[in-house]
Amino acid sequence: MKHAQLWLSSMALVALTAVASAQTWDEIANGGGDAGDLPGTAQVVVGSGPLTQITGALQTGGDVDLFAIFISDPANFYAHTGSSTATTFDSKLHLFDSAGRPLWMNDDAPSDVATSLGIGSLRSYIGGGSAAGNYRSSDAPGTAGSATWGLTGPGVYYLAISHWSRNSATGTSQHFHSSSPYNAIKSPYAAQAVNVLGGWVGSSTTTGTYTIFLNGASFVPEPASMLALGAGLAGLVGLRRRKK
Ligand SMILES: [Ca+2]
Ligand SMILES: [Ca+2]
Repeated sequence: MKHAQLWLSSMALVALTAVASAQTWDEIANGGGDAGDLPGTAQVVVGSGPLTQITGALQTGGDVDLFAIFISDPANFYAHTGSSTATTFDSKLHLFDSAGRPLWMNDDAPSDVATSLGIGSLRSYIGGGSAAGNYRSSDAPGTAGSATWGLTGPGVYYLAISHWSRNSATGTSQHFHSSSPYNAIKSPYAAQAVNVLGGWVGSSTTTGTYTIFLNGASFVPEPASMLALGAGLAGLVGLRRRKK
């Protein structure tokens, strides 16, 4: 009996140590396969402790990978796709709230954060820390500072990576202005801000591998992941009902 207890507690320690030291999530190794592109099929990056990298691939043309992450430090949060080696294709990042509503999108990182963080040409950045003029509303993309960076608080958010030609939408309406200036960090069209992610528009044949570098983010703790999974399951039930 005592031996069994000792064995169990050392197993628990090994498990805890593994969780504590792992700061990276891989779409295949940890997620078990291709991450879906909608909240109901997103990979929930579940665990504990800081999350510093997500790695994965666009396995097929048009692939979009959506991850539920926990933003623990909104004031210092950022996500970027690194050098042209870290991410092999011209990327785009989208950030959504826990209900799947659009918050921020960037195609190509502004030059100031690209220089300070070593982000490659045409790679993407979402976060504070760029010049105020680089944050723009999709309704006024030509006006410097037409949006103000911010997140509502710590919690679960959805982060999507795609090829630049793929854009989040509800029905056929894109959430964000996807044309020039490509290096602005954009808030959604006001009319789209309450619309939950329902699909992706624009086509691509590009495949490749990526690394998303994160700051101010954590693994999604178990209770929150159960809620996120619950939302996904509710979505599946909804789909089933609609099919009948
Ligand atoms: Ca994928
Ligand atoms: Ca890009």
